[in-house]
Amino acid sequence: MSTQTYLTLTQHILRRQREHPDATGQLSSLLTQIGVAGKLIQAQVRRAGLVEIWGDTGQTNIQGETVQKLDRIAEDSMVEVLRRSECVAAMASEEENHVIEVPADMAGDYVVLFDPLDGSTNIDGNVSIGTIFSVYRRHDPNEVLRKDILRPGREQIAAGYILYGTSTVFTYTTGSTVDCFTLDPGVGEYFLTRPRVRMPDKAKLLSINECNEPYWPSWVSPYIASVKGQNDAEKRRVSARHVGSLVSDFHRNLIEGGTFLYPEDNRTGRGKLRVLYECNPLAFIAETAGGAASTGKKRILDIEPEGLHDRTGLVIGPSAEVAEAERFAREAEGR
Ligand code: P6P
Repeated sequence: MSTQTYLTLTQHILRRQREHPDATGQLSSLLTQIGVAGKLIQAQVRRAGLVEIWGDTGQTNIQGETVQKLDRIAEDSMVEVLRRSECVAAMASEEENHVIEVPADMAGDYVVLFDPLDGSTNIDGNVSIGTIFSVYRRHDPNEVLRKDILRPGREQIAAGYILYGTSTVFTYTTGSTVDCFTLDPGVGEYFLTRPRVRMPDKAKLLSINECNEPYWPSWVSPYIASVKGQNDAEKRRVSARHVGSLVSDFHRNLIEGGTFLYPEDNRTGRGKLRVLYECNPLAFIAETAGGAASTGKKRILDIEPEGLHDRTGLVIGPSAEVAEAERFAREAEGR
């Protein structure tokens, strides 16, 4: 089938815009520009190893993580494209320890929070990685406020990711549907390949780093054992799939039906995954697709962030599976 029969990302975004008579077109332009950033980043990701962009920069980021060369390329691409879009007033990146404000004469109505290259520790091993983004409307047209950035994920206007996998897939939601587009590199356009994605009700896949078991809260091992207990001599009903790249694990689970867990560490009570740049956008997508996302105790989208780099435990997948994990967590707390 020729790509001409598929809706393009821009056509899809504009159709969505026509559903909102009061829309100014800025969000449409912003989402389209994020798609452009994805094209720029994927062009470099696809060349890793051919040109000297493997490895790290020798720098560490605010998270104390080694900055990979592609991290820096992805960060610079997102910042410059968003800055020039004239749709953004401020942005925050997982890689930065401060908010990036756009000069007033170029500022738009939106705030974008992003992880420029999630899973970047996997780059040298050629494992899928991706850019994750979250879009909010600013509160005040004349200044960027703290509450523009530090706000619960339920206020998101849009969220999505660009997955640099076997193909480059742009997935986004504005709250009504979740739609996936595949980049045709020969044409330079994203085409709608999975419209109105729904998360399967049953999780046939389980994604978790089992080597962290000594650090799991007490409810996690019993929950994992109950999931594995679905398999018996007659049939295997659940299988492990975990690549250690959240955006890749999430996308596969969204399409095939799976539950991803990264529980908080029982030694510190802190999670690893970032609320603003990873958990909120994926939680918005999961819920829009009929799934759920929780810390194990509360809805991810209801977290009131206190800092740019707040972290949390995460359980994300089919609603029934997330509810079951929460039941185990409550029982472990004796209530
Ligand atoms: P661990 C990648 O660094 C990341 O932030 C997520 O993409 C991924 O799910 C997680 O960390 C993997 O962490 O501790 O299992 O290596």
